[in-house]
Amino acid sequence: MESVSIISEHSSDIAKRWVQKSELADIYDKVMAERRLSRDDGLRLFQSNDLLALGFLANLVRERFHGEKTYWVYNQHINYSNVCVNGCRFCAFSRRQGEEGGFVLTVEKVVNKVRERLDEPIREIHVVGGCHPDLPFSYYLDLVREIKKIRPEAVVKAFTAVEVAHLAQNEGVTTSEVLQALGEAGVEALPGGGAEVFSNRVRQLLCPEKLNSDGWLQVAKEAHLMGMRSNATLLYGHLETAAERVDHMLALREAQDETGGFITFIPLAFQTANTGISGVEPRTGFTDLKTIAVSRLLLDNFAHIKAYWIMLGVKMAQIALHFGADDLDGTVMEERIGHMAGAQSAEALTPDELQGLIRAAGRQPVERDTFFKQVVRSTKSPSIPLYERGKILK
Ligand code: V47
Ligand code: SF4
Repeated sequence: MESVSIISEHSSDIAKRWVQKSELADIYDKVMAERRLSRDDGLRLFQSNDLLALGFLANLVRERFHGEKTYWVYNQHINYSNVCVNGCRFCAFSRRQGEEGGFVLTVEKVVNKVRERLDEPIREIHVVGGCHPDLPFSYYLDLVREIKKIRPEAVVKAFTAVEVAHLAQNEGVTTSEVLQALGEAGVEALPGGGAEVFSNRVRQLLCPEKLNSDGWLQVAKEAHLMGMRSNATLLYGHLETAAERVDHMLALREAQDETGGFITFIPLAFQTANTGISGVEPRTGFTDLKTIAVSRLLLDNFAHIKAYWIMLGVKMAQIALHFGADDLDGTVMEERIGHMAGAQSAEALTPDELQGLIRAAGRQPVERDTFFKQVVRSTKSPSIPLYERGKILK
């Protein structure tokens, strides 16, 4: 064991000297001094092809925050409907109302999906769908209340800012009123979807019907101000430029300075198949790792960066754990958004598989809930987490 640590110390010295001599040396000095990186730094990081230097820098910050700890969550994804009025060109999941392949699950069907897995110690239920033209607001409230009734120990993380704004518009009420009602029904956090990339240029090309970037940020901030936490995403690897990725991250950093309510940042790797832009140049491994690493470096006020294995593929997600990411997301169970767009990953991973991937990357797996509180299970009764008995490790 001793020789391993001597070797890794030695190799980290070599890496440090390498970075100090590289084109990123001044950024290394800033990272070491814990100084905030600028827009120009972000652009230079994306321009650099010194991937190992970039990874070294991002890893410094990742380990400063979390050491070897790498998080995963026992979760279940449920898509209640794919019927959507927005028709985003990058989306293979949605259908217009009446179009073949469109679906809406009844509340009972959703509840059955939850009930089928009651013997598993699930900590988070992630619920999202399209912007349905006329599902009544009572459907959403019933959905959450019924899930919470049969699975009270799980956090319901449901409805993106885009869905919240759509519901407000349909009901003729404010987004705050929608958030309030959802919160009372049992929603504790919002997933980070719908942010796409904040560039008006790209949104005009890909999702002109969708809630705009100011609207998305506004709903997230409103949720935070009423005590609800949320995630933030960036959809990358399509028509956006590196500068638009940087600007997206900086807008999130500014919002986080205001509210502190974002839990985690999730770069979503674009899956091309069956979309309206399936001809775009496919993402490369460099784009994936650079986007993870730059986000870790620019988003100094975000505690967590997620390597979402569904979109990245498990191998790239595992490597990302050394390029700034500290979280793999979770078991997921059933995934449609990425898979309808051709994602080649599995639709579910077991806790053993997730922990095995993390250990094989030389990291320490930590089971978490939505808010990154550690879940500790009793070895005698693995299905009853100590978390439920109030023993939460900070
Ligand atoms: O908003 C749509 C994106 C998002 C494609 O908060 C696509 O913990 C890739 O936000 N290729 C939904 N991405 C997924 C999402 C998410 C996933 C996991 C965890 C969390 C969280 C949030 O998926 C959409 C959109 O940005 N998306 N089409 C596509 N072809
Ligand atoms: Fe609708 Fe969301 Fe798909 Fe856009 S990404 S079409 S809002 S389901």
